[in-house]
Amino acid sequence: MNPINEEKEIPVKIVIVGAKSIGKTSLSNKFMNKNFDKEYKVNFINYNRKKINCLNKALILKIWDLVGNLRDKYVNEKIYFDSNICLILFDLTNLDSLDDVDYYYNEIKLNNYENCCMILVGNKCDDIENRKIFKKDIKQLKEKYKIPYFEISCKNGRNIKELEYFICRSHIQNIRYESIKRISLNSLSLRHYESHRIQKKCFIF
Ligand SMILES: Nc1nc2c(ncn2[C@@H]2O[C@H](COP(=O)(O)OP(=O)(O)OP(=O)(O)O)[C@@H](O)[C@H]2O)c(=O)[nH]1
Ligand SMILES: [Mg+2]
Repeated sequence: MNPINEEKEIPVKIVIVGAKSIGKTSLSNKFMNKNFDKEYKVNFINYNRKKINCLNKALILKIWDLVGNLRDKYVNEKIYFDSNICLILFDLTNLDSLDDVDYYYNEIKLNNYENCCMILVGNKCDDIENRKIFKKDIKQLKEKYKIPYFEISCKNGRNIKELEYFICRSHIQNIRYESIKRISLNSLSLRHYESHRIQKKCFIF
């Protein structure tokens, strides 16, 4: 029998925000297990849906991402206001992408802070040669925003499953930032992703 029961599905609205060309659509596609596309294609708005079973609960992930640099308050507010999870993405090879982290953090806080869990995500960690944002910068970001941090690569898949699991688990347990920061890393068992191991250095609380 299919463990995912339509009637009991828990919806999780996930919004991926951040600067232009940093990998928002690539991340959404990665969650959908689509192949990584190295070509850059502009699309204004992207939406994916995915059913997933986690901690014996059936979830339906509704994943939105908007083109970067969209500073349209009307559109942004419509997208954020009922979101459960906001992934604030930046590009580890692009220092300027940090400016947008600040913008989106404040926007989301203003529009939906009480209701959504924000997660900071550094993408393109595969590109070591061009990396511009290092451990000390990440430490400052952690001190500034006080939200969980993941380092990922949409190209080689690093930490994508771990991020997905964290999202599902956070939602199921209805964890807000105040409690997220108290999660012990050891308690994050990847029951549903046994083939993947959590790489502890990628979590900064
Ligand atoms: N090396 C590397 N390149 C990546 C990674 N993720 C995305 N890219 C590349 O970065 C470019 C932009 O990716 P997109 O996913 O379209 O970025 P986006 O943030 O959705 O861009 P906009 O919607 O225009 O704001 C593409 O050429 C991708 O192939 C990654 O993890 N590593
Ligand atoms: Mg895009």
